[in-house]
This record gives sequence, structure tokens and C-alpha cells, in this order.
Amino acid sequence: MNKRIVVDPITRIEGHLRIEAELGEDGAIKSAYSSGTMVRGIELILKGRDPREAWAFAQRICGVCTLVHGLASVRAVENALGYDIPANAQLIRNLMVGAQYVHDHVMHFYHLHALDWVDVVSALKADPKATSELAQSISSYAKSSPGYFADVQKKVKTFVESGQLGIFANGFWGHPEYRLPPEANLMALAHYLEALAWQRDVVQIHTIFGGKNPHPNFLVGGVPAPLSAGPGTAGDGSASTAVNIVTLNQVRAIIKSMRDFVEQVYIPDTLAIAGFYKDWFARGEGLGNFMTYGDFPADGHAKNSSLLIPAGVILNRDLSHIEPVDLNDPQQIQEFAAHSWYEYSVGKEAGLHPYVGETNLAYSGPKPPYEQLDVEKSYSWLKAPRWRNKAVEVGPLARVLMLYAKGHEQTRELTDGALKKLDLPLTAMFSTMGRTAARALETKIIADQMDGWLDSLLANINRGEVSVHNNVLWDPATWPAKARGVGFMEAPRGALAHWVVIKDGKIENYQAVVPSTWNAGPRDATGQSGAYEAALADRHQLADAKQPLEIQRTIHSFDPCLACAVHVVDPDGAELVSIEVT
Ligand code: NFE
Ligand code: MG
Repeated sequence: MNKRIVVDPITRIEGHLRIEAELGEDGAIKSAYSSGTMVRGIELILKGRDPREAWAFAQRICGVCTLVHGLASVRAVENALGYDIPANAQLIRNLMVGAQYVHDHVMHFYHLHALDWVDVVSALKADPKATSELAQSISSYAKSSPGYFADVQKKVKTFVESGQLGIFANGFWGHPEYRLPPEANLMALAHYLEALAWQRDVVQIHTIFGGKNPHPNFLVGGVPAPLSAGPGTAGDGSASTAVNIVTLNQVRAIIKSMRDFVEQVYIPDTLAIAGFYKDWFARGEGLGNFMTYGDFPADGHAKNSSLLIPAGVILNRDLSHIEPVDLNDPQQIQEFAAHSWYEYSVGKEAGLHPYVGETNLAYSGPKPPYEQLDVEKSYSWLKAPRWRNKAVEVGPLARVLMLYAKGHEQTRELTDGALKKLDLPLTAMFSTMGRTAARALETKIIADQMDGWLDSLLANINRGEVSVHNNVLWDPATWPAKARGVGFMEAPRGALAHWVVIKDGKIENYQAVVPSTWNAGPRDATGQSGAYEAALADRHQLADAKQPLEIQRTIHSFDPCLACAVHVVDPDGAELVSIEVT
């Protein structure tokens, strides 16, 4: 076996990811291997259950993209049973998913990704006055005085001097590839702390409509949030428990706080940081194939309505042609386990459509612990999903490219404007930094839609239309003996779908194919790499093989979530098998 650089675990992500990379003679990464090292098996837990409760289990796939698996699950069951949902329910779902995007993307940028570009220790050398000037030159954000930055610096200095870096421990501080001046580092660090406080407001949208966060409540056929056209008080003068004008005004205020933060902090910071790392717009592309399933029904109805984010596949960077996606077509969506720690009843080389998908943990070859992944055989708990046998990337970059290709005006303005500022061509988007920039731009696109969804919801309520649930098919006795359906959405990390097969009122088969599986999956039966693997093999020269910051930058640009990707939170595979058997 060749000697490989091993990064395990990749930190500042959700879940357990190992990367092995082989360097060529020129010192650049020649081939890379992505491995999910923790097994899960929500699919096995769901078998035999009532499909109406599947969402509550499926949602526990992840606590980061909390809610998206709940929504994909209820949509799958609604699709299988032919449920149509009230417009209000759809608008509330849009608002909840919109809040999730803004929360998730901002947290990813500041708390999981920024420190790949921002050197915390260097921020201590910054001049607070010069930092204030820099901040005011790129944004109108109010917190930008020299005193504010001096306070932040003092706070962080106390951490560092005590030798307890806490959340900042184990960085590659001082690495020669950190290029921001101390002032830009201090500004970003201040916003890192600011975002921690701000996110507490954002998640209240989930508590208002779904009772709590993480893991707000969902309901097959609608949403579990009753609406009231009346005032914010019940008849006896106590606070009303229904969503009413008082709580909706609160939602309005939170949307404003989200939009302000995105516009005044997140986007300017992203562009300012990107300006120092322009060479990262020329590496880390990888596949050049992108896929979206589409989401955010415009008029409130899930059926036959136009989606804000269109569905499709872009191949080989060609934005002039979009292939349609059919999630029910067994030739289009398949999962391969040729290089995964699973067995298939039809043989390990086969691809299976999710309706007939298998989660079989019987693979007997070497699994963790190992010294090095056995990449010729199987090396990951992730499967390798493919669209028409092709590896595709999903996520913010795929969505922005799809919106751009379809001529979405705001997307074109934002993308062209950002590239102009950075003096870069559109092709720069096909890169590590392009992915990070696309995430910031789509956060604004989604946040800007939220007031409109709230307006529509309020207009319905003012007309006396307060329906949030369709219970016409609630009784399983009315269901066909056999039904199947797919629920899709755009989760923050990309195209997400759950497939459910229902027999005699119970779940016969359930498969979730999630964004991080598309992106982080291993090679397939024909040896094609997944998106992470391909991106790392795209011009990554390591300045210091002992501190592989470059690997971290590109992997983090995808915002990995391995908890999602290897859907039972139990690192003990043997125990899990016994769950399946009982
Ligand atoms: Ni656990 Fe998730 C999102 C989903 S990604 S974060 O977004 O689905 O695998
Ligand atoms: Mg799966």
C-alpha cells in the first residue's frame, strides 16, 4: 500500500469523517478517499412502524440540519398516500426551512469554516482602530467602533493567555497559508462571537411554528401549529397558544434580524475574506456535475406549483443545458455499495433504487479499526449514490448554478456583482471558494423570500383562512394495501429525499439518500470518485503535510455532515444488527 496522508477525524463538522490522500511526485494530492467511520441505521428502526410517525424518528438523523429529515419524511408519506396540504401549511414549512438555511449557513461560515481562513492568534496583533476602519469600509453594520473591537480582542487574549483556547483549540495557527491581515482576522473573530449570540433569535421561528428547536414538530398532512385570526389572548385573558398576530409579529422581527445579519455581516465578510484567497477560486471543483431536486413552492401549494429553487442536473459545467430529474425512475437514482461496508442481496456491484434499497450491515471485510483504509475493497459506511451512473455534487453551489442557469434575476445580480468585485469570471464559481461564496449568496436569496411567505400567510389569516391540516386520509383503513412515495427537499447541504414503501398500513421499506452521502460517498462500482474525493484531487498542493489546512478548506467548503450521511447513534455495529433482528 502507498503511504497516505490521513486526516481523522476532520474536525469542525458534524459526525465522523476520515480523509486519506495520496500525493503525487509534484507534492499535489493525486487521489483522495473519503470515509464515514460511524454507522447509523435509522432505516432499520423505521421498518414495521406507522408511516405517520416516521418523521419523528427520521428527524433524529441529524441535529444540525434539524427538521429537514422530518419534512422529507412527511412529504414522502404525503406523496405515497396522495395527500394535498393546505397553503398555510406549505407557507409555514417554507418559513421553517428558510430559517434553517439562514441559521445553518451562518453557523457553518463562522463556526465551522471561517477558521480555515482566519487566524485567531493573529487577531491579537490587530489595531482596533484600523479594524474599525476596515469594518466600516465594507459594511454599515452598527457594531464597528474601535472600542468594540478592542473589547473583543481583550476577551480572546484572556482565553489565549490562560492557555485555554477552548473553542479555538487545535487550530493550525501561524500556518503560512493564512493570509489575512490581523485586522481582518479580528473583524471575522468578532463576528464569530456575534453570530453565536444572534442564532438564539433565529431558532425561535422553529419554536413558534414547531414547538421547539432542535427537532421541531411536524405532521403528515400539514403542520401542527394552529393559527388564530384573533388577538394574542385567549377568552380568559391568558396568552393564546395558537400562532397569532403577536407571534407572527415576532417572526417578522426575527426575519429582519436575519436579513440584516446576512446583508451587513455574512456577505461582506465572505467577500472580504475571499479577496485574500483568490487562488482558491481555481481549485477544488472536482466533478463539475451538479444536481438539485428543487424546493420552496411559490404559491403555497406543494403540487404543480413553481418552485423557487428549480430541479435539474447540470453536467460538465454546461449551464446552457439542464437535464430533468425523476426520483421515481429506477435508472436515474441508484445507490452503490461496491466500496461501502454493506452487502446487497443482488451482489455488491449492483446499484439499487431507494424503493428497493437495502441497509445490510453484514459486510465481513476489514472495518475500523485499521491502519489504512482498504480502498481497493470497501472503506466507508456511506453508500455511493449516482444519477444515471454519474457522480454529482449537491448543495448551495448546485442551487446557485441552477438558479443562474434558469435566469433567476437576483441570483444573477448577486453572483455577477460578487464576481465583479473580486475581478473573477463566472467559471471561478467551480471551486472551493466558489462553493463558500455560493452558500453566502443563497442565504440572502432565501432570507429575502421570507417576508413574502409571511405576508401570504397573514393575508390568508386575514381572510379567515386558518386551515393548517388536511386529515382526509388520516385513517389507515382508507389507504391502499400497498403504496410508495418520495419526499424531496433542498436541505442546507443539498438535495435530500426519503423514499417510503407502505404495506398494510406499515412501513415495509424506508431509505434516505442525503446530501452529504452524495458529496462524501466513496467510489462506486466503476471506480468513479464522489464529490469530496474528486475536489481534493483538483490541484491541492500542501504547504505542510503535517498540517493539511488545504484538505480542511476544501472539505469544509461542502459543509460535511456525516451524521446525516450514515443515517442509530451507535458506534457498535454488532449491537445494531441485533436491533434489526429483534
Ligand atoms: Ni446533518 Fe443534512 C443537511 C441532510 S446533510 S446536516 O443540510 O439531509 O447530509
Ligand atoms: Mg441512506
